[in-house]
Amino acid sequence: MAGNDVTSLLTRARAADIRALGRLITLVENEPSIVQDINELILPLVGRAHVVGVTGPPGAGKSTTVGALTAVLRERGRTVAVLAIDPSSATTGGALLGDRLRMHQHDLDQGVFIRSMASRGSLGGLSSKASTAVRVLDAAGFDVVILETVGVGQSEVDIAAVADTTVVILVPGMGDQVQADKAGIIERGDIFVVNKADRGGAETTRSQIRFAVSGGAHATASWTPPVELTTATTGAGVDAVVDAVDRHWAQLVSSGELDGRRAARSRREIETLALELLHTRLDSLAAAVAGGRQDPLSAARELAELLWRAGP
Ligand SMILES: Nc1nc2c(ncn2[C@@H]2O[C@H](COP(=O)(O)OP(=O)(O)O)[C@@H](O)[C@H]2O)c(=O)[nH]1
Ligand SMILES: [Mg+2]
Repeated sequence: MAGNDVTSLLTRARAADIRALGRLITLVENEPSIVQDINELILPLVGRAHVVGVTGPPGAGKSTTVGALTAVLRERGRTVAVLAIDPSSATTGGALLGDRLRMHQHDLDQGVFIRSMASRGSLGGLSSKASTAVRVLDAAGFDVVILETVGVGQSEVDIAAVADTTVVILVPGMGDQVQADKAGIIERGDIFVVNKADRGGAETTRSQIRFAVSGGAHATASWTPPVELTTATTGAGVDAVVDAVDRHWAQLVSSGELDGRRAARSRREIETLALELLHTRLDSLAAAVAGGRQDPLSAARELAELLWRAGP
């Protein structure tokens, strides 16, 4: 596909053409050769959206909550794009999410875009595909981009590498697990949600999370991660989650931490890409040495020279 076509898809996507946007995301998913073109093209358009990551264990109610959050955000006049990374299959999870959101009649709403990306069979590069897709949704002009991934800790997509605000969804009874595995769960969340509060034990779990959060990395002088109780199936408590998401954004902007976080993310991304490039070169040098076409010292010099020339 030529660059012109991508440009025209992007122009149409920015004019709320949902089908054009869908095609762009499909290209990101299936055509690695033009991902770089897309990334370059959207560069001036990226950075406006509030990217919200929603993560938590399977079955915690992430998709249901995302549907309910979307409804509240729309009521408040915000446009919303959802990218759900489905760990299990291409069909069921996506369809489920679609069904949930359809309950809120979002399918007739131009201010909402929902897409799932299957992780099965596309392990390699899923993380970079997801982050490019999030950038495309940002460039398309959505106010809020929600990225749903399964977690915590077992995720193939590092949500903190993409999201400005991370919402961790847990359920009653998980308090002990949270306290035992602080690094895995507490360190990741800016906002915690105990969903399925219609079941017993939600208040106890909230107290346990609050206790664990007080020493977590995201608890700073200006931000203590709140712990909200929700029943996503009825929408109870979801308004408070949206309030917390908005407060967190305001705090990120006013404290300058938004720029800091985004710079830190870019730094990690560049580092990963640079190491990939280096390893590719190293692989071909290793093959040359093993094949007797080059001696190890000259190969080492070549690699060192590459780094030297690229140096500051
Ligand atoms: N009782 C109860 N069930 C819920 C609640 N939220 C979600 N569920 C149910 O939990 C199941 C898993 O929800 P889903 O949103 O698919 O979870 P995900 O795997 O985290 O995306 C579904 O059957 C939901 O209807 C809730 O607040 N209360
Ligand atoms: Mg889900």
